[in-house]
Amino acid sequence: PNDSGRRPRGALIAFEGGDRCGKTTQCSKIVEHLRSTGVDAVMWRFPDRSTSIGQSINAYLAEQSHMDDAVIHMLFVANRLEKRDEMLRLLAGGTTLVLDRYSYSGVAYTAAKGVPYLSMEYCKSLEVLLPAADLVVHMTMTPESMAARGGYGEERYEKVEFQSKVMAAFEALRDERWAVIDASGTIDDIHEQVTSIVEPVVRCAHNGCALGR
Ligand code: DGP
Ligand code: NA
Ligand code: NA
Repeated sequence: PNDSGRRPRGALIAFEGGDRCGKTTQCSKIVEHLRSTGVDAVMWRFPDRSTSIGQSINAYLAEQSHMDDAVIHMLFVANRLEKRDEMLRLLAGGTTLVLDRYSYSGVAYTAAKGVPYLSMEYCKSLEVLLPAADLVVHMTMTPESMAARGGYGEERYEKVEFQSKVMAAFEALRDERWAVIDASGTIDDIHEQVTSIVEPVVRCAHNGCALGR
């Protein structure tokens, strides 16, 4: 415990947004920056394609397999849950976790399908066993400009019409823990904005502020 009697912990920071908007680049850059200032930080990606559940998800995203919308959603949820204990252990031990997608992608992408029994509220309810992020960095870009980026269209959800629905779903999820960043700028400009948003959240966690949920 520190002077205020609160235990320092790592921050849980999720980067969210449509496909090909630059989340992975920004996650790597902020982790590198935090480490250079002495912060213990690691980057994870969801889905984690390395586990056996993750391999099923990968085949689905690559359109090598077909699955019922509810079934694939449960696999995405399970893929996050299989990392839960390690997440909580790292955070409690003071490590800041920077996530390239998390629960919010889960809710937004599945809700965007418009399947009546996979509503936003229902999808949210499946995430409650996971810690809420201290900060969600929402990188936004028009679906048309995402589509113009290299590699776009290779995976299942990379279609302009679907990405517009995902964008609307993310907008509906926003609350006071979200920061919205225009992802159409340069890598360095975006990194500067991300740094100014992330650093205070990391400090707050190190001072022991409460973890969401
Ligand atoms: P990438 O971030 O490039 O590894 O792509 C992962 C894809 O999977 C991306 O299109 C978002 C999507 N996705 C992530 N989590 C979930 C989820 O829980 N449910 C659904 N339906 N899609 C998800
Ligand atoms: Na993708
Ligand atoms: Na990515």
